[in-house]
Amino acid sequence: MKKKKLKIAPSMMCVDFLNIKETLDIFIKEKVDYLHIDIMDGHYVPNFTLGIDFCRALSSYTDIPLDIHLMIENPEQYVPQFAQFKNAIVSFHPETSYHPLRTIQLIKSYSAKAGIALEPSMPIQNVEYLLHDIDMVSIMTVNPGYSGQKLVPQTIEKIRKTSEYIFKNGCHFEIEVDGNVSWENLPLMLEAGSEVFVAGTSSIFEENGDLSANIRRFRSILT
Ligand code: S6P
Ligand code: MG
Repeated sequence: MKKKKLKIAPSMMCVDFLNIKETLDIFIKEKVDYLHIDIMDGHYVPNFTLGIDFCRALSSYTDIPLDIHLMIENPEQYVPQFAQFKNAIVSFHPETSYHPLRTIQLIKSYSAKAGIALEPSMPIQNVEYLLHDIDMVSIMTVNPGYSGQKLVPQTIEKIRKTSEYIFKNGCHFEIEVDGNVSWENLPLMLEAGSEVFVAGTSSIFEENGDLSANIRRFRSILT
């Protein structure tokens, strides 16, 4: 099987907002692959985080692809705003949309890539008939809504099943893992078949850590 590029996607809700420019310069220098941006609406998840203006600011500063994770109800309503950014990958949770395939098609009509995000209890089988139409499956390994949570262990098996599905069915989507991608959990997630790793407070943004050194440490585990 062709070896895929393993990618690091820092979680932008974990950055120090008072030092955002310096942080972006580090991401550019260290050549991170995606910027993972969590969008929450206080309904689908009990929290609020980042929004359209934040994406616009990032997009005006760097060409690093925006990995936009919608944790909102009625995602189709906001696709035009989020899918307009250059190099965007827009993912949504299938249970938030009456017609997930239509939402995928809408995202792609803006020339963005489309992804499906699965909260921990959502089986991969539920989206089987979407898997040939998408560019990414984002497997959440914590409940959606917050950074700094603990791994839901059964999600590792879901990564493995998804990876086997790609192998058996010749699909082309990337498998992303999102949630508690810690120094300890990263090798398990890698072994199970993840290809894109959302890096948050349990790795590169750990307290009192050096961001550049941590990104290099993260990469050295991936290679
Ligand atoms: C959670 C969100 C995630 C977090 C990420 C934080 O709702 O989708 O993207 O930002 O999991 O990482 P960590 O290492 O703090 O769990
Ligand atoms: Mg996320």
